[in-house]
Formats: sequence, structure tokens, C-alpha cells
Amino acid sequence: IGGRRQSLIEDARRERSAGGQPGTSRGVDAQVFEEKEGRVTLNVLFHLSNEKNGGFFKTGKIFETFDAKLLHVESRPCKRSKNSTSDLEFFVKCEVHSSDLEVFVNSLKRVVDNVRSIPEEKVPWFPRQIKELDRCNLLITKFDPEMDKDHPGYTDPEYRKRRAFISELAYRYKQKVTTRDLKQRLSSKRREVYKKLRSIYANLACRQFLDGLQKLESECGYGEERIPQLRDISAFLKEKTGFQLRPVAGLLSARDFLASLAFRVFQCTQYIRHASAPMHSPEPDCSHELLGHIPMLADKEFAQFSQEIGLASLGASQEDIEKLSTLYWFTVEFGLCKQNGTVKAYGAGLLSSYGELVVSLRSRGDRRYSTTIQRPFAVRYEPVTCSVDVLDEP
Ligand code: HBI
Ligand code: NLE
Ligand code: FE
Repeated sequence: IGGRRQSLIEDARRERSAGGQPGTSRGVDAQVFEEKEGRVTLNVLFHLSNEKNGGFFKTGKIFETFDAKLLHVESRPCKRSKNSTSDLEFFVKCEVHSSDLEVFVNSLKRVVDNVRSIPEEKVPWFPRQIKELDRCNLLITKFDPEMDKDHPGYTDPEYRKRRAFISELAYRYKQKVTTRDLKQRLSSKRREVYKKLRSIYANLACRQFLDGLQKLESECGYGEERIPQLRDISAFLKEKTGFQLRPVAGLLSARDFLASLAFRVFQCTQYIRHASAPMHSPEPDCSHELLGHIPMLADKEFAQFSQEIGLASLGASQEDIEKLSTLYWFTVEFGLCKQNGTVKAYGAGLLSSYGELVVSLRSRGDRRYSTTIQRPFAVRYEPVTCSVDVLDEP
């Protein structure tokens, strides 16, 4: 009875007992969670390929050789292997002599694939982010028309079918958005924009930007080859700072643009700059939004600052909107800051434009102008005596 439902329940239970993210190894081969009287208990997970004849019996032999006491064994079709139809995934909880542990695990590795651990955690797993509610899916069988003989719908196949359909939809619902439509590769000219900017960020961009960009590269598909989907980036930001993106057709009035910031919504253009001027665009485009703004919006403090400007703008007079607009322009768009004694960029308009970024941070560019001032002497500050020395007096 209740075949499909039973299997949903089993899947959820197993992923839960696996502790970490479903399907990821934690890089430990065998997780020991109990040790007493010279013996350890461990959880091991491995794949058994049916192509390797006798694999099952070989593992049995290893358990026998090491005098392993089996505490629990489960198997299921292997979802992630090449021959998913015939391969099995095994989950074994067992006890071996502490001194044998390493040799035992290494012996297993010789006869079966993908030997992994399942840490048994002391504190039960619980969700820490809203997307982890996708794993809070352990169904119970009570009152289920498929599983409970006393349910009024138990003997009604039509009702049960409809219920099963609806349950399946609910079960498959994911908070975590996983649209990765990255089919289209960028032209070499477009790839150059990412490559060239990326190469100078380490020296010229502020720490918060570099942190954000690195996360976008590892978690969100950022890279020189492709432009990720707005939906994916929005989901990423939502998770980091609560900001989300919505598409916008072009430049908005300052009032409307700032109002969306009040809701932690960033209006994001979708089109890309003209290929004839890849290193500078006078208007926002997706390179500007994605490379300039998004990494900064992944920083909590910066996100808060952006929202504050937005909140201040609501219902403000046109004069105040202009002031806030100017504030936005010289901070969010073109801001520079000093980190560990070095000037770095945090403004999006600088960070998305090779030309702007290099020129704005050209070393001592500011002082060079002062040397062109025409006067018959030069001055030098003498810090010990707090006085100015006048040099080359005629
Ligand atoms: N509209 N779409 C869009 N993107 C911006 O960055 C933007 C805008 N309108 C006004 C604006 N920026 C700034 O000039 C400030 O006035 C907020
Ligand atoms: N000058 C920036 C760039 O080329 O990316 C765009 C600035 C948009 C305000
Ligand atoms: Fe901008």
C-alpha cells in the first residue's frame, strides 16, 4: 500500500539522517560517532555497482574479516550513478575495533565505489535558512488515505489518485529556485569585459565587493562565459541580505528608483551595452548592475544603507529627492573608501567600467594636478613642528 508515498517518506528520512546537504560528502571517509571499550560505531554509505561481479559478497567478506557488528543496513536504487537502473546505494551502521577503523574503510574502498560518511550529529539537524525548509518534508502516515485503513477515502481509488497527485505537487515544491538557463555563451568581446575587470578587482575593489563577487562566482554561476538569470541572482541576494531584483526597462525617475530601495528591491536593467564600447557605458546596463551593484548588495551593512536612502525618499519633496539622488550618486555609484590605508572602490559606476575604475584609482592622480599650479615657490608641510616650509623663494 501507498507505494509512492512510502518512498517519499523514506527519501526524506534518509536525507535527514544524512545530516549534511543531501547528496554531498563531507570529505570524511567514515564518520565515527561513538567509541567505547575499544570499539567504534560508524555510518558508511557506498555504491555497489552490479558490473563488478560479486561486490556484495566481497563487502560481506570485509565485514566478516574485521569482525564488524552490523547495527543497521539499508539499500536503495542509486540515483546518482551512471547505471542508475541497476546500481544500489547502501547505508550501513556498524561497529568495528577502533584500531581497525582505517584499514576497514580502505578495504571497503577497494571493492565498492563512492564510500562516504554520514555524520551522526549530536544536535538534531534544523533549518537555518528558509530554503532549507525544502528538507523539512518528512511525512507521517497517520490520516493518509493511502496508508490509513480507517481513512474514509481509503477504499476510493479516484479520491486517492487525486490526493496523490496533489501531494506529489506539494512534495516537489522547492523554495530554492534552481533555474540555470545558461545556454547562451557570450561573444568573446563580452567575455573580455568580465575578464579584464576581474583582473583588476583584487587591487582596486573594496573587501565587501570582493567577498560578494567570490560568492556569486561559487554559488550563482558568475563567470566570464555566461550571464546568470535575474531570478537566480535575485534568489541569491534574497538569501544574503533580503534584497531582490526586478527587471526594469531603462532609467527611472529618481523618485521611483529610490522608492523601490525602501523595499529592498533593486530595479535591474536586462539589456547589455553596445559591443562597440564594452569598457564604458553612459547608462546602466546588465554588466553595470551585475558587476557593479549586485556584489555590494550582498553585503549586509551596504544593503541596510541602500534601504535607508530608499526609506528617506518616500514622500520627500522634489528638493530632497535631488539631495538623496546626489548622495546615492557619490556613494552607491561612485564611492571610494579607504581600507587598511589604501583607497578602494565601492561605487557601482566605477566597478563596472574598466576606464572609470583605473582612472579613479590611479595613484596620486589628485596630487599631480596640484603640481601644475603656477606659482614661484613650492610648499612642504613639516609635521614635527606643524609648520609649512616655503621652498624655492625667489
Ligand atoms: N534608474 N533604472 C535605473 N537605474 C538606476 O541606477 C537609476 C535610475 N534612475 C535614477 C538613478 N539611478 C540615480 O540617478 C539616482 O537618482 C537614484
Ligand atoms: N559607467 C558605468 C559603466 O560603464 O559600467 C555605468 C554607469 C551607470 C550609472
Ligand atoms: Fe547604477
